[in-house]
Amino acid sequence: MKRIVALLLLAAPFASFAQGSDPNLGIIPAPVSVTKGRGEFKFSPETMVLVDSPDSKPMKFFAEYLKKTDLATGVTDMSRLDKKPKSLKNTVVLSMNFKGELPPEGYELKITDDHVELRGHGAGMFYGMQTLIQLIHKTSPGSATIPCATIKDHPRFPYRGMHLDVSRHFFDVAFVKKYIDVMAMYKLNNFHWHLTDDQGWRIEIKKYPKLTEVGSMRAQTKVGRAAGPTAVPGAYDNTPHGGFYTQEQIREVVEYASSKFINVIPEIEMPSHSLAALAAYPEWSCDPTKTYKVGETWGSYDDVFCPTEETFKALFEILREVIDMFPGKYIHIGGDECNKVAWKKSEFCRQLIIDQKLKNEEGLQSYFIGRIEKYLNSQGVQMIGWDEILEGGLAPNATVMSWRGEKGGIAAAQLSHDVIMTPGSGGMYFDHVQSKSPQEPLSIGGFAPLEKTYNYDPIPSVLNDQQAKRILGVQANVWTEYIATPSKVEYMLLPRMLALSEVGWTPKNNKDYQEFAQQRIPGHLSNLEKIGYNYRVPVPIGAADTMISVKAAKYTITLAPSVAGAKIYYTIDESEPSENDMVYTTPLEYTVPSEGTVRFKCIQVTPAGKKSNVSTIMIQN
Ligand code: TNX
Repeated sequence: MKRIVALLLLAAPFASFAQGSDPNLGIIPAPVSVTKGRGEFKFSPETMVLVDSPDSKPMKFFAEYLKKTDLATGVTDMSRLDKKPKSLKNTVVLSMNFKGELPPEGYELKITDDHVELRGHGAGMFYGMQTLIQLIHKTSPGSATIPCATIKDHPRFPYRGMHLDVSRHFFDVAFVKKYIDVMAMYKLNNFHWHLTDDQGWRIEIKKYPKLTEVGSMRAQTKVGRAAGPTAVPGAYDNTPHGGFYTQEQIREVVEYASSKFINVIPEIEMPSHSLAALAAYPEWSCDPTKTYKVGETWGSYDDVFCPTEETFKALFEILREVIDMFPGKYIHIGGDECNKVAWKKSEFCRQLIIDQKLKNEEGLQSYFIGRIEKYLNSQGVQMIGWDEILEGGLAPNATVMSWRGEKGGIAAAQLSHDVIMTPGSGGMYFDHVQSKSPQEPLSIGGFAPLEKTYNYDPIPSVLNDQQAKRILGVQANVWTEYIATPSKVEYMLLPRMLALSEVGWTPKNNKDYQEFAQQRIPGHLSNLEKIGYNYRVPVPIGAADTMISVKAAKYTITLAPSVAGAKIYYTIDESEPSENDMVYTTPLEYTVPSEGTVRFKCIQVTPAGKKSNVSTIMIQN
């Protein structure tokens, strides 16, 4: 109850959550330091944008950005000016060649009413540009303002990742690029591309064409929930689903991501989650006499790669082609959820355990991953695996992605291994539902509301300083069993990815959920809507995801839109609110007779017509 009152008091009236009142000027992720100045810089078609490295990735990006605006006509190469400008008045200076050090990926941005100056190297310059773009407020055609301020900024963690599962449902190159675009806007720098799984193999391998000819298509998909009270036993959709990326398309995505300072990490799952590969090449299984088909249901399967020399040879050849497509230093090999049923049944595996002096099948998993790591390292690549790769002994140089809580990450850091935190329990599973409202779309289970994601801290308190340095950063995952369309991916991604962005970038002490949700989020959601992203419309500020209940004889309801420009509609007659109902504009006071109840129900409708779930405030006396 106390919390609810506090929330209502915090809910600011309309005007004051303009970005001006936010100490971070509305910037997401909140920077390391923001010193507000007085006044603003006026950006007009006469403004000159001066750059010192026009051929660099950031400058090309900014030139492209300007083309889409009616502001400055383009960028000007400073070295080509006949003489140095006497004054910098009405210029935006973007410089990468300067003396002095900045922290990795850091930048400094100084905005006065006279001119704007941004300094940073490589990624730092690019991130400074993202901040600058967020600060440009369009006022009228051909003009915009930027609030005066000095910003010094750099990330808390070097690894800030988003994952996308394209196996359970396939998403085309155009959508993958759109996903990369929004990651870059929020200073994320690693795209973990989950390319293979039981239900589909999505990357062309020249040496093994059947991987995509056979493995990229499933005949049908089991509909509805696989388990639980709403399971639909035995129902299938009778519709083939599939698709894959050619090597050329993969290279195109990698290059596109790199132009936005995003490294792409491919994941090729082994030894488990490999049914699609076995459907194409049953000889890599422990029982080649069986027929395998690409997975048609969710969950994990017993059939996995068999650790024979033939399988290793094929996997090395596959990985070699993968390495050629992905210039980054990491390859993810999965390693999760191998239940070892097929290995236990296999005569070959039993003998291998004896020959290799392994303890059991866990030892075999460790042997498997160890050989793969040795190969990858010999090719100059670092291996990442899910935390199951700790079982039976961790491969010597592996980086661990901790998903089953933080346990695996903690153990790996204590063993001096690098770690990426992505615990489902920490709100990092964006396939989990965002609220308890019955109006949420079908999802896999698990609960990850925005606040939970926002408040996650990737450094577990049990680690000492030395071990904490092993936490490279954080990632959130979008598994797509129950996400079949791009618009649903965006619904699950946004706004939680904005919370992730502050988890990975913002110094812990600068984080503040109320400030984030009430002062920063509204402007960002309306912008994302304008540029064509779907997102989950939160309930209004001051309302709760499902219901707030209060006991009072007199009570004032104070709300504010959580998407800039949205309207709040309400009813008090117990009907479901719609655009035909009353519009909330000012705090509403209700008196409730003894034994009486007021049921205030509201929805929020955004400028583009997207709706929030219904939220109820029940006042009982
Ligand atoms: C577990 S996270 C899996 C995935 C599922 C996911 C669903 C991980 C390494 N394995 O195969 O898609 O849960 O939340």
